Amino acid sequence: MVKALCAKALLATHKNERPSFCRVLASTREASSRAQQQQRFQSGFCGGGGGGGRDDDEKKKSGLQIVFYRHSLCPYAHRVQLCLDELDALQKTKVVDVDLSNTPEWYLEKTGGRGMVPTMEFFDDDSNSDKSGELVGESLAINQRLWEQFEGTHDPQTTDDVERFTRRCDGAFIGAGLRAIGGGWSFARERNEKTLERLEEEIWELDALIESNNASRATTTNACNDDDIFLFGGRRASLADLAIYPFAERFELALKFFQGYTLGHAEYTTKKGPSGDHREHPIRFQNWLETMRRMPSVQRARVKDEDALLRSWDRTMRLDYFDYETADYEHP
Ligand SMILES: N[C@@H](CCC(=O)N[C@@H](CS)C(=O)NCC(=O)O)C(=O)O
Repeated sequence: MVKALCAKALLATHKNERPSFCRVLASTREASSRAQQQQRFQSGFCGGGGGGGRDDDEKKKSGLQIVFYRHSLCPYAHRVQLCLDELDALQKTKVVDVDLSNTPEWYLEKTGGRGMVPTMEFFDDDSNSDKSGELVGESLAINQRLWEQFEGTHDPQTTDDVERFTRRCDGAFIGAGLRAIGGGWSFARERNEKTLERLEEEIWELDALIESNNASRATTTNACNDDDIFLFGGRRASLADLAIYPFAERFELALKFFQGYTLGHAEYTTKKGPSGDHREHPIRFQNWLETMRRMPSVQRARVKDEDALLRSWDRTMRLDYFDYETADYEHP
């Protein structure tokens, strides 16, 4: 079953600098009722609706504490998948793949009509409770909650700065990347120099951020295993790294495939370093990409059949085409 999700609604969303895959709603009535419910849902935690009864029963039997609703091609769900894996929480999580090409009724009910992934359902320790769990939508909110739950603390690197940065990135790096691959979540085969230049500017910003947060590290050559480089320094990926990488991975693949452009190789811009030195390429950003690619959680979350994904992209020319030729329910 295949279906492209989005178009008009996507473009509208994109203009508001909040990239998101949004289904074109079937009718205005449905749209307004979904919008009201969505507002309620997005305002934070809310009790789960009905639906998903079978999942709840399974959860009770197995004593699961978390249920992760996702689609294997969704970059926002990818963020959550990485976070769960990094926190060693995947094995304690029930993963439910939601068919976004034909959103099931029970899922719409459960999410108060919102119907989007990712959603995380958190249950109390009392696994005999008949109630549904607390539902959290929005990938960034889910990841923060997961970090608190599994680390028992805020991400030490999730200072206000990291949080602000990550949210800004949705509009900046991610927005620039979406425009460079084609705009409005579609792909273009022709390069648009202006949008690539803009993306490079964002990458130089990331490069500078990495440099300032890794001041004591050697970052002039390719990072090797014991020299991992993260956006906010430290020895492990922060929530910011996990939020941005799923998009970087998609941009890299799409730009190479459709436009023969290598993400992280500045073709249209150069920068001067703090001491006035000429910088040809954002080497720190390249090292960050390398670091992320090496992470076992990133490798485990990679699409299983990249060629099939590229064939699907080539045919549909859309990044938000949730097709089940490449998304596999059993082993997504
Ligand atoms: N801002 C949301 C965006 C989530 C999102 O756009 N999810 C898409 C899939 S990648 C979706 O569920 N689309 C289905 C729909 O709109 O009905 C987040 O960060 O979690």
